[in-house]
Amino acid sequence: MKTAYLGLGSNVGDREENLRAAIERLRAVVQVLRISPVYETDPVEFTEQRRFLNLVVEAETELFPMQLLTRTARVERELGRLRTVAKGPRTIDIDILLYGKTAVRSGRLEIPHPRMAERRFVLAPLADLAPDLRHPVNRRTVREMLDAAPEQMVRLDVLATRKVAG
Ligand code: PH2
Ligand code: MG
Ligand code: MG
Repeated sequence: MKTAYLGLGSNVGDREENLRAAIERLRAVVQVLRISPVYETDPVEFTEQRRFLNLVVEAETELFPMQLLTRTARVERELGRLRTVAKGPRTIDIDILLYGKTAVRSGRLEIPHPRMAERRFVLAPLADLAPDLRHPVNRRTVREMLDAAPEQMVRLDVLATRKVAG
């Protein structure tokens, strides 16, 4: 059994509903332990798009990383995600951030997520769940990475948190 952290994001349609529906489906894939608060975040990398709602799910699973990826990709498809613009608008994005202390590198999958250390939209909700968790490759804690991450607007969204988790 491994503890995995999944990063979820939505910036198309009813964002709270997309997150809620994704978590509901993830419960059939993994054992969901905890859900972070929801953050509203400025888009990074491809910035000409709507703000995101982001959160992190802590889960336990017996699935191997590639199996987990196949199942999370299926949830993305079921919720109507279309891949048009790279890093562009998405109904739902589910990224595997961490999988135990394991590092994975293949064509389709890299764990820890290769850009998580620079992304406040990942690190802020992750720090709410596991501030002292150590990145297995760079050896820094989540809080250390958050403190050093580049500027990005991330704002706790109490209303969205209530809609998604409540
Ligand atoms: N996801 C991206 C690219 N940019 N920006 C924010 N704020 N939140 C995201 O989830 C996000 C992003 C690629 O997956
Ligand atoms: Mg992503
Ligand atoms: Mg993704």
